[in-house]
Amino acid sequence: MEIFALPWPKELNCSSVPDSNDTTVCTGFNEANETPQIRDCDEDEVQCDTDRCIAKSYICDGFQDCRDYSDEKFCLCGSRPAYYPSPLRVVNGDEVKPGTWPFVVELLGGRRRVHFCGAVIIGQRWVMTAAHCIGPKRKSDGIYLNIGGIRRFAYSKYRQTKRAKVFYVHPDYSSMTVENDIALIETSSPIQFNDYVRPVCLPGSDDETPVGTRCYVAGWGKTGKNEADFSPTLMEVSLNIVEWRKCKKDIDNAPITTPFELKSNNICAGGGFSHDACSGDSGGSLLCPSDPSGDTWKATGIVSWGLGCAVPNIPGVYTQVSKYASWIRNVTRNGVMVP
Ligand SMILES: [Ca+2]
Repeated sequence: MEIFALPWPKELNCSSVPDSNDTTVCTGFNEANETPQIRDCDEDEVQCDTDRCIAKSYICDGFQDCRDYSDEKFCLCGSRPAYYPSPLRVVNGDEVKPGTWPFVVELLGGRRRVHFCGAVIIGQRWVMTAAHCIGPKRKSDGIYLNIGGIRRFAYSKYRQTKRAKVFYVHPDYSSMTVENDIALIETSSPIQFNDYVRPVCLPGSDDETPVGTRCYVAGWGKTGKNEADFSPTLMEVSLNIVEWRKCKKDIDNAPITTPFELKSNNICAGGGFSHDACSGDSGGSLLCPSDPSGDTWKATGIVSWGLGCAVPNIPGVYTQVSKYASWIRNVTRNGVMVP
């Protein structure tokens, strides 16, 4: 019987194996149990999580492919070498210090280079944003990326300004339903990584960020629904991941109706507090811990839509990035790999 190295099928009726009269110990039972239940990894693969083989090219490619994070742990993405917890709290919201979120990017457009969306660095030539930030604009002329700058109108020695070269809007994005709200931007020249500018990690396709995980959104969005201007400085809010069904119920029962519907490729966060992602934060990332120590971060979601700003008990809706892992790999031709 070809049962070795495979999990013993529970439904197997031992009495049908002629070699053994014992109904609990079939022929090959012990051998099957002693054999490690993982195949040997191929030459171009490595083992992780004790039970899976991943391609060697998946090491340090920016995607979290192992549950224990061993494939990205010692690489560049998601870490914050210049971050230190501040003993001082800002009274009105949490102003971000340089180095706290070295992945966060601001998109600027028009002759006066005005802020219109957030984005996140995922590779040396790549940033990720929401498709609705790009919309029908297929030409990247006049779109700039502010990288490493925290205060929008101040000088920063960490700032790098890059031009957008090519837009890649998800082919199934719909502006009517805001489904598949994800886009990638290739920059005209490579981004220089340092302690204040570096890529975020990306969730692999079977990565799930558990409900209740404490995540962050950082952006220059409006800090209240009536404020006309975008925030002059990068702000952060912490939000917990909300269960999908609860989120759907909350949105369906909301006092405000929405033209959009929560889809299976969405993930929800926030809702319980007065803080929320808001207009102008669109395209920015929902940043969640990548490993249990919380030292590294991944872009679990992309700010997609919500019902107003900080409507009590209504979570915000994000594009679930893990669902697009293979699309990102294809578009960037594995260019999210960091040196
Ligand atoms: Ca990886």
